[in-house]
Amino acid sequence: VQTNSGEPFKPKRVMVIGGDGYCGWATALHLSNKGYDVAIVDNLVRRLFDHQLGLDSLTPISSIQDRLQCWKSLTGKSIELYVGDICEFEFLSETFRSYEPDAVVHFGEQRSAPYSMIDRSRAVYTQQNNVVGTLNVLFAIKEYKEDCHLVKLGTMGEYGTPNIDIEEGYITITHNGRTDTLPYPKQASSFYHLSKVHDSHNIAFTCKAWGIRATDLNQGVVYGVKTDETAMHEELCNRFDYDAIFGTALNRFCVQAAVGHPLTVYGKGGQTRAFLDIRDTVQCVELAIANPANPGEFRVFNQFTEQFKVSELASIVTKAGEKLGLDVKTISVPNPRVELEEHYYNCKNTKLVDLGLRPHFLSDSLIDSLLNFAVQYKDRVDTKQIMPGVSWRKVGVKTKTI
Ligand code: NAD
Ligand code: USQ
Repeated sequence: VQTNSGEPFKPKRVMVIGGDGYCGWATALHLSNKGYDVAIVDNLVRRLFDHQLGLDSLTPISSIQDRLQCWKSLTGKSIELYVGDICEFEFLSETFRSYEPDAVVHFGEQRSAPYSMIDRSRAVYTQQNNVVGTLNVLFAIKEYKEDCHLVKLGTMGEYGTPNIDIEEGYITITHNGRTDTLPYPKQASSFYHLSKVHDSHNIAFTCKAWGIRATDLNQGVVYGVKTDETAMHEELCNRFDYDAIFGTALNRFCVQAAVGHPLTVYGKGGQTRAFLDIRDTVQCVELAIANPANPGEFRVFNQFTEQFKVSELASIVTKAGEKLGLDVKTISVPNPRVELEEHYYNCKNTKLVDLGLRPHFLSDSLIDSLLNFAVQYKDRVDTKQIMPGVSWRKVGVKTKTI
């Protein structure tokens, strides 16, 4: 891979947008540990959502400043911090001019599907924040650092659940005797997931029009908490969401088992999704950065390691809970979402493996350690936050406080 001027492209300086969040924090530390210069850009809005909605991470999390101070004193490595909103172009331009990144990893979006379905104002916020933020990043790259590689977090949910195999970004179709390779059809099922589809279209267009180099990482549902770096000190501990708005399936089930709450399988539980361990999130992003897309290339990787039905995850957690002496029950909760509860699902995920991904598959030992982790913090759990309260069908225009 070469720069636009023909030099070999060796990324060194990485800007991690959303670096105070769940995936971003783990990734920022991992890249710093691997020798990259890292800057975190974050407006800390995720911490504000918790205050506004009365939620909290299972784990106590330190302020971003304390986190970075702790990292520096443990490893001697500095991570720069820019606190601000990427939707404000003036702020983003300043950070670009000051930091001059070779790669931008963009995690900085409102990422909860239920949050985007609370009411009109949260739907609009989600799409504005995500689509405008990404557009600003694209303009900043064009204006200030055209060789910079955009590594953008997308989602497997962009594809929905079609009755055919899901390819990595593109599908070759023969229609009326002519053949073309086209973007894989998108059928997202929340205003959040749709924001990622809109982002993908904007990125693809700017790769063509301006020669931007970009990788869209269509990530599955992430589980787990510890990575080599966040486990180094309690002040580096990552957030762990278990509530019905930000908590994701397997992480929620582990916390539910730990506090004796029945596992909340929505509807029939036959919904199949793609999953990965957070230790693989950091590995995949590192691989994408180390092997950049070419100028003008819009590369799409499906970033997950395994597929599970929600009901399978519930049985895995039930079995693991029994070993620890927990009495784990499952209930079927009327599905608050509009989604198929039984369907075909088969997604390709070879591109990251070809680049060298060595997956951490979901194992008994990981489930045991996640369950033990949840038990360790169980006194912090607010069980009122477990049952879902946001309905896809009842989303309205009035601002809900929840
Ligand atoms: P998170 O909410 O924990 O972190 C997102 C971070 O971005 C937060 O720290 C937030 O303050 C920041 N942010 C949001 N809007 C911003 C803005 N306008 N300017 C600056 N900072 C902003 O989310 P996460 O779980 O770490 O997810 C990170 C990314 O990965 C998201 O784009 C998400 O869609 C994607 N993803 C997450 C999962 C998952 O299971 N967690 C799965 C697939 C894809
Ligand atoms: N589900 C349950 N019970 C629960 C929680 C979820 O049955 O208690 C079901 C949901 O109905 C859904 C599936 O589990 O069918 C996944 O839900 P989730 O909340 O774990 O994940 P999702 O809303 O899809 O969103 C998460 C992240 C998002 C990311 C996405 C990847 O919050 O940022 O984009 O995973 S993916 O699902 O591949 O699109």
